[in-house]
Parts: sequence; structure tokens; C-alpha cells
Amino acid sequence: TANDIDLLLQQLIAGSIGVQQQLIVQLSDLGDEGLHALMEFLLKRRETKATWIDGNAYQVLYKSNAPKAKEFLLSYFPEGIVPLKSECGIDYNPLQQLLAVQDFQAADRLTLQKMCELAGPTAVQRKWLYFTEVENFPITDLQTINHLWLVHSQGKFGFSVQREIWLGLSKNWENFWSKIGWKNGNNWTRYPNEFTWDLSAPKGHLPLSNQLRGVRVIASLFSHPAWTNAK
Ligand code: UYC
Repeated sequence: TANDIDLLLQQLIAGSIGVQQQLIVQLSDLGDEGLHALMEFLLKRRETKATWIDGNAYQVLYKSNAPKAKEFLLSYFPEGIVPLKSECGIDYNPLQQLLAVQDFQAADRLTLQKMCELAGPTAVQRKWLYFTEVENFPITDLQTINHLWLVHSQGKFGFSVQREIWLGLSKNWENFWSKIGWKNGNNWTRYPNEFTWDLSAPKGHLPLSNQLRGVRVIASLFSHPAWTNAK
């Protein structure tokens, strides 16, 4: 009944993350009324920084075929729940759309593409990055890309997640690669088929950084001020 759903909504607003995650699943099975509660939830949280719980609620609405949900998202969240800020006029909406449907493989490729765009036309042609280019990336853009990954992966994927793991391993690359599933014993995980393109992957598995040309790019990414300067 409407009362039951209202109760679920109240619990969703007040609950711990684990409870919230379950309630979103529950509400997503309750048809239009459940979707409506999720809309209320997103509206209530609009002023605060989006977390992966908001991401979950958003994804349910985004993937549902309910016309009301479509209409709602178009009017209130036409570009998703993460503000797509860029200092370079880069459009991150295609990335948010891939992440909203959790097409992590395509999102991974587009992430590299967007970072090449950040680095400029020569990097776009080259299709990979120099570490010196990464150093000059604007904080805003890296934070936008990272926030998109975080929010749409239940906090599992993103450069900041990888960086925390790497720091926790005293910056030991070998241990880091094993931990995030890029290496198994002495064997590198082969691109693309051996990587795991869904949330069953180890924490920090995505996005990928090809190590073929060494660790300087990823090291530069991890020492970027984006992760230590709140903005
Ligand atoms: N690849 O092994 N990788 C490629 C990864 C390495 C290699 C692309 C990640 C190790 C070659 C992506 C890992 C290595 C190519 C990744 C990994 C290697 C290639 C496509 C675990 C050999 C080009 C986009 C660290 C020992 C030819 C891009 C081909 C591509 C990612 C080989 C995303 C995370 C050191 C030869 N590898 N790469 O950036 O097959 O080129 O496409 O990192």
C-alpha cells in the first residue's frame, strides 16, 4: 500500500548504507509506486554530494522503462546525478550514460579517450598518455571522471579507490596488481577478455591503465592533487 511504501521511503532516507542498498532493491520491485519513492529520495538528496547509494537509485530509474521515470530524469537529472564539471569544455555525458547502465567495458575505453582529450589533440591521435600530460590535468576534470566511476560502481571502481589500495600496500606495484586483479602470480591479466567487466571484479579493478609503457602514467595519476585537494 501507499503507507507501506512511504514507510520504506522513510527507512531509505534514514538507514545505514547496507539498509539503503536493500531498500532500493525492494522498491525497484514494487512497480510505479516504488519508482516514485526512489524519485522522492533522489530529490531529497539533490543538494548533497552524490554517493553510490544515489547512483543505485538513479540506475534503477534509468534502466526502468517506466515513462514517468524517464520524464522525471529528463526534467530533474538530464545529465545524471554527478555534476559534469570540466575546465576544458569536455562533455562527460556519454561517460555518465555508459556508467549508468554499467557498461564498464565501454566506459573504460571512453575514460581513456576522455583523458586523451584532456591532454590535447596529439594525445587523441596517439591514443595513450604521457605522464607529463597527466600531471597537468585539471583537478576538476579528474574528480568528475572519478566521481562518475565511484557513484556507478557501489564505490568499487575509480582512480581514488585504486590509489587508496596502492597507498595501503606501501606503493608496492606488484602487490597492487595482484590485489586489483591485473596480475595473477607471474601472469598479466590479458586485455580485454581476462578482465572482469562487472561488479564481481576485485575492488579497484577498473578503470584500466595499460602498463606496457611503464608505471609513470598511473604513478602520476595517483600523485595528482585531485585526490588531496577537496574542491
Ligand atoms: N593490459 O596487461 N597491452 C591494452 C592492461 C600491460 C599489451 C589495452 C592492463 C602488460 C599490448 C588496455 C594490464 C603487458 C597491448 C590494456 C595489461 C601489456 C595492450 C588497450 C595489467 C604485457 C597492445 C588500450 C597491468 C606484459 C596490443 C591501450 C593489444 C593493450 C590494459 C601488453 C586497456 C590493465 C605490461 C601489447 N592493455 N600491457 O591502452 O593487444 O593500448 O591491444 O600492461
